[in-house]
Amino acid sequence: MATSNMMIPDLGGAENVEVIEICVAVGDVVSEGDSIIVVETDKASMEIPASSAGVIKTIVLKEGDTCSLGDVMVEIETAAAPDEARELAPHVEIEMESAIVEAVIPDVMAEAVAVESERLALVPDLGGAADVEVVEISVKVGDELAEGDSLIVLETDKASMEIPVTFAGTVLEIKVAEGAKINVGDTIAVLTSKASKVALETLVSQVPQIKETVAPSKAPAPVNQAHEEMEVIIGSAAHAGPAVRMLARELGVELAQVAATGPRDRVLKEDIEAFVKQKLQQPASSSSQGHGIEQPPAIDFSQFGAIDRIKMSKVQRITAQNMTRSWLNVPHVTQFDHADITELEVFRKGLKAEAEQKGTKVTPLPFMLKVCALAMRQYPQFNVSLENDGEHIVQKHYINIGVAVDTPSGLMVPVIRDVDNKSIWQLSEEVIAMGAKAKSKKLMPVDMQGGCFTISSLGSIGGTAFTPIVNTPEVAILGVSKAEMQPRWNGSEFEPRLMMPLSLSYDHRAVNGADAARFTQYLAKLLGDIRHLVM
Ligand code: CAO
Repeated sequence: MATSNMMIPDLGGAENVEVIEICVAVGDVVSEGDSIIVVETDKASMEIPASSAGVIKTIVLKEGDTCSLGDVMVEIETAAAPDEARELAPHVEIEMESAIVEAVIPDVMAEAVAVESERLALVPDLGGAADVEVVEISVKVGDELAEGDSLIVLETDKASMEIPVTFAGTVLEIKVAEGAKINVGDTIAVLTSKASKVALETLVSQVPQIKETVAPSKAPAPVNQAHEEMEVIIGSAAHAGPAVRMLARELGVELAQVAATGPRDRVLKEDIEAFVKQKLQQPASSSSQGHGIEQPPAIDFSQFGAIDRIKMSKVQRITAQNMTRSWLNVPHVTQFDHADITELEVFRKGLKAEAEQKGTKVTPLPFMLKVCALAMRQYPQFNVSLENDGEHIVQKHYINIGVAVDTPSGLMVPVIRDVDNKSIWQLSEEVIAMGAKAKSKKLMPVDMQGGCFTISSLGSIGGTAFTPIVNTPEVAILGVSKAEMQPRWNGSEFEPRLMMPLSLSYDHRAVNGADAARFTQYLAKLLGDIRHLVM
């Protein structure tokens, strides 16, 4: 074996060109012509190929370095003297000229099977993390590992991760210790590789056939096949030509994510196009999956017991879409408060007879509508919508409030218009009418459009508080829970008071926390003494 420096060739006169990519890792077996690095001048990017076959021992340059003719790129170990064939065996380069194949393969392969083939298990791409601490060594020398077995455990400030071995083999030597800091490309362990051995054995068995079929200049098919089997896949270095790399950069595509269909796993222009097309075809609007977030795995629940699979109603599907879109787009905060509605309830109950006369019923909800309308006048930042350009806010001067209604077909939100201009009687009638329409599926699309704010009242059911989801493009929603008697300190003693829990969720891009606290305090003030409603 001989170690030599592989240098930067003549770059057409260009000097101090930037290294934009290192295509190999230490331990990689490269053939003559394989890309070692990619450099970029102000005119083009170009791959610098290996001038000979061998095993990468050291990488001298790194991304961001500048280099010129004669600079050392890598140190490479190459096969040299025939008596060093034993050493060459583990790293034998299959895709070599046929003459070499004929001359070397029989002996080398025989040796390769006799001496076990060694492979290095390297640290893969750690998502950009550097100097990551080894917190556990999961193997010991002599362990027989299957592909995917954990070698070591690393810990970053965000997570701990197991690093699996990418091929089966027996651990010969462990190159890292607990507490060590490691980086992509570092050697974790040296293993004997069963896969390589099998491949080599296969290859040896094919030697006579290879000898017969070898063409004057190219290695035959069985050789390539064996090469595939024994290829050491290290890291995620993708192989691609400069034009393809440039296209990938322009489109923001990470080459490592693209399925390569070119010869020797090279990424082609068509592969990039197919990748982009596939990404574009992914249902961006799709409702319940969002923003590239991976969906939970599909599970066959029937394996655990009896199930029914029921199609969601259209309302349920649309609600799911709207909720997901809002949840993923809106930075939500929920402000909690209580309103003392003791006096309001006395007043409301006193309206019972009059309400019956009018053929209606007054619940706390019309009062909630009214106080919210007044609060939206007082704090107009709650009556806005954000434009998608991220630069404009639409301030509304009308006050329409949606009321969430639970129906057998799903949640519906009819909108009560011009709430600020309507009396409690009018609002009561409209809430009852809209609720009935919703439950009998008589709501028209126009009945559910144009809302500025939403109230979701669970007061008739129970609960102490909840975090409603903003009904975009509105910027706030008030959740109302069940009013209950609570002991309140009046300055000298505890008094039983009827307290209504308020949960105001808001879009923090449009509303700040202090205003949200003022808004709910204002609601509590109006509800606590409804004489304020006429002020
Ligand atoms: N605290 C205590 N009691 C409350 C209350 C509260 N916050 N809100 C309502 N109640 C009481 C009412 O006063 C009424 O009792 P009385 O008959 O003794 O006065 C009882 O609960 C039932 O009220 P209601 O549900 O008939 O009327 P509403 O005005 O509160 O609600 C509507 C109207 C359309 C929202 C309703 O028909 C409905 O669908 N309610 C179900 C709750 C719901 O679906 N909410 C949407 C949640 S989705 O996120």
